[in-house]
Amino acid sequence: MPADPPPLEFMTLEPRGEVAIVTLARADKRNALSAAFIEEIWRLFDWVRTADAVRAVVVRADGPVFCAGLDLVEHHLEERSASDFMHICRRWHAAFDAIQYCGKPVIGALNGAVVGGGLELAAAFHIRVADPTTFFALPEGQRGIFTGGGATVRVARLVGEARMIDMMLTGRIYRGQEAVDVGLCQYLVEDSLDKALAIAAQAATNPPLSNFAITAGIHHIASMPAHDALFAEAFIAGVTNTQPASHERLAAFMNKTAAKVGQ
Ligand code: 1HE
Repeated sequence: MPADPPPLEFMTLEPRGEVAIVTLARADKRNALSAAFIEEIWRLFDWVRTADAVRAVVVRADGPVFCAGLDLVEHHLEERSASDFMHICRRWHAAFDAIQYCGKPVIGALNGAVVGGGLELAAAFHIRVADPTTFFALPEGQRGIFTGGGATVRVARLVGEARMIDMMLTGRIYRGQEAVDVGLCQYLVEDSLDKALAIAAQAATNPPLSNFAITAGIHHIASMPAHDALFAEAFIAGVTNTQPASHERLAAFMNKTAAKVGQ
């Protein structure tokens, strides 16, 4: 039996069937990510990894802003040393890795600003759903700082290095269809929570091992040389495509009791 979820101060957790709804709940500070908030994200998603009852996760936010990134006030007041902040960045990496590699599909229901470290957080989700209020930016350049929560890897992979450099140098904002077109989000809808819940509910019906392979395997493989990637793909397919759940589903296809693609 997995342990109970960890106590939460900056987020809430609501089970909705097999989907866990995680809400960023520091709206008064626009969900700015303090060091303690980052630790809480790590603990929560480490729990999600082992919580068998959770088959998919939706992350949403209270208030008008999804996430304003690094808690700039805390950062300013703490007068951190270079070494202090380097270690803090390593905790951000651990927390967002915990999301990306938790083995369950994590869907972001975005609204308002998704900026700086908020975009780094959203880039760790497997699917991002935007609404008409959502906008994306990397204001690090204008704040005199640099990304430290994984954007050089995750955001650069989503939009490409040239776009990321432009975003950081100029503070360029992406929103609406353009944000979809450049790869910052995959869906643009009126109600991002509604859509994210529908995606999560659908994904939750896949066998857990398949979801683990899809959500973790593809990211791992992306950072491998092609030769090693193909080797890893064969291993993942070997394990996933022979699991009992796939036997049942393939038998249903053969017996014509399974839905056809597109039905
Ligand atoms: C904050 C933060 C924050 C708001 N840290 N407290 N991120 C940024 O550069 C974004 C900074 N924030 C903004 O530009 C705006 O706040 C927003 C566009 C996101 C939202 O504007 P708005 O009008 O809805 O809210 P607000 O009035 O600006 O802020 C409400 C409160 O949230 C206010 O606190 P209050 O005590 O005066 O009420 C703000 O100070 C507080 N707040 N954003 C701390 N970020 C690992 S490296 C990652 C590097 C980065 O993330 S760089 C990007 C940083």
